[in-house]
Amino acid sequence: MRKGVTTLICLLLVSIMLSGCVERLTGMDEERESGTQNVYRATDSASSPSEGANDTLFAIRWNEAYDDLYWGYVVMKLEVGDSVFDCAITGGDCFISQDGDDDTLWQTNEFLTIIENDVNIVGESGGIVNLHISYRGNQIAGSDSVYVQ
Ligand SMILES: [Ca+2]
Ligand SMILES: [Ca+2]
Repeated sequence: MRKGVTTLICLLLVSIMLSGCVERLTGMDEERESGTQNVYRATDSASSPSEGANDTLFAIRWNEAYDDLYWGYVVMKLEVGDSVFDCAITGGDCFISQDGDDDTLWQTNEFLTIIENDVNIVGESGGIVNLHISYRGNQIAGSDSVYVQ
């Protein structure tokens, strides 16, 4: 009889633990949904890069845009060779220049320009810049890389 009770308690504990897991999994799903369906496209800018540290590198616009994104949840990193650079609207290694009317949002109709911020990211010989852009921890679909020349 006591064994039966112990088994019952064990089963209860296991099911409580499992439901915790399921909740956690559901939470992850919600997080994924709180990403964005937007798709961006990066294109080389008209100007040529130099050995200087304030070049305009490339532009980003939306191919498909359904929502404005809060910059606070956007992470943009550039990868050149083994080096990784952080871009920010307030200026990190690279500065994200916006042409929209609301600086807190990456707006659906917005045209962005990525500019070196006192860091020489691409030299005069040009090169491939790999892009990693995420929103609320989820990768945003779009160009994997852009050739800056
Ligand atoms: Ca904006
Ligand atoms: Ca440069």
